[in-house]
Amino acid sequence: MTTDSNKLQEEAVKILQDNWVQVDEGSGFTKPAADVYPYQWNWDSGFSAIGWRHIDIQRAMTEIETLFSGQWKNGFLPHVIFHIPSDNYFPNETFWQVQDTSDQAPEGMETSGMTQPPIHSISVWKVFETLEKTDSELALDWLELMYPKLLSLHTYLYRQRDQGNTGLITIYHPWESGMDNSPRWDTPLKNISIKEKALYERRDTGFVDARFRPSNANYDTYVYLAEKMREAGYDDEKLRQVHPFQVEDVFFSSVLHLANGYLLRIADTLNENTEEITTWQQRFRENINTRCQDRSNGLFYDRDLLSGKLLKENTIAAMSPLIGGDMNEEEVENLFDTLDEKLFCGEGSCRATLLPSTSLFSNKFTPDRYWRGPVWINTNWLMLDGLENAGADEYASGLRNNLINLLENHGIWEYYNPETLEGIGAEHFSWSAALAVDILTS
Ligand code: 9WN
Repeated sequence: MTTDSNKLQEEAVKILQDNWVQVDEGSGFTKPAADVYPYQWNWDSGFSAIGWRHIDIQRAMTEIETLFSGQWKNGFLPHVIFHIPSDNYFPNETFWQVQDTSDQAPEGMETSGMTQPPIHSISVWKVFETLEKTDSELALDWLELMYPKLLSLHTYLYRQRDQGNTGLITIYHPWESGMDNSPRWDTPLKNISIKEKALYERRDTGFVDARFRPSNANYDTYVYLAEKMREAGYDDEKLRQVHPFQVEDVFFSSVLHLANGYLLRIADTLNENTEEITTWQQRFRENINTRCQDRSNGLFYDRDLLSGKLLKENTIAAMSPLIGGDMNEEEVENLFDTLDEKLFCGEGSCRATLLPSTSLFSNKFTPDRYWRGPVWINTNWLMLDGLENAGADEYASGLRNNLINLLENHGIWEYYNPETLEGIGAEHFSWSAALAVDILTS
């Protein structure tokens, strides 16, 4: 490692240690950032575990186990688990009221009532691989402990959220996508008329400059939609009939497809039956192109299930199949060529730079506002993983170097302005730290 890499590694480890919250003797988690995000978030924890495995394998295992202690009886994995009280964030457990609202909520646990991209089979497999090097028996025991929980999560998503049996997953709220205020949601959100505006106080803007966060108008709709989910008892059948936001999410579905590949490896290792997992993979492969791809430019889009229309916004999600991990090198090449044609980052520049959350050529592009332009480490890391799985080594190594350069030269932040590369949002952000450790160590 170079001196810069050593410095980055040290800083990243310190951030993870500082953000660790010990709940009780056997449980704990990494909060995403010190003040603004005090609880355990779903996909954040999956990423944190991927970093922890290189530093303290026990913590990596505890992180995932603690997250799954909030899993619902039907397999649903909430986007936030409230292990400890805090006044720093809205909405918290008093808003969600899951214990009074759903008979599927886990006994005695306070959680939210929506989910996030299901990256956890990836995390579990990677933690297993690291643990196996020092204690293969314990590693197998742990895989056995986690497998039914992961299977139950994937089964829930295909049973309850795959409305058309296409392998494409429906989300009921922009927060479920993990990319809250992305232009991807502008059109469906515009069609929602808020009947009665809730009285609430934002807490996030007390810690992060309001310029970088979603607007107040966006927030009103987020809160309204979350209230609607609560009113429907977080019940998928009911939501399907009445909910005003229902979108087939191409990125979420591709993450699940990537995760299926890892779940398959886990099942194989444990000599479990893999038939169902391969059926899910097949379903996705059969439908991703016909249902999501825009033939005119080769990009992939979400579909608004209420209008039936594709949501043609050029964001990082438009390249989601790259993270699915089963495109061959020629298909990867084609997608990158399409991007080069001034659709995304500008001619030629996609190979040399990192992918911003929204295309620099979109009229929605805003370099410093949350998911409307900034570069995020986790989405680029997922691309990297997908490209490596596809054997697209040239692209993968370019992306890997660019990630390391960004982190070494601009610090560990929640996101980065793609024009200036300045770090913005929350400082000392956990998943950026964890994935820095992973990239430096793997
Ligand atoms: C809402 C915690 C989370 C991430 C999301 C990111 C942001 C929350 C918020 O922070 O969302 O869940 O308050 O904006 O968009 O991806 O998991 O880091």
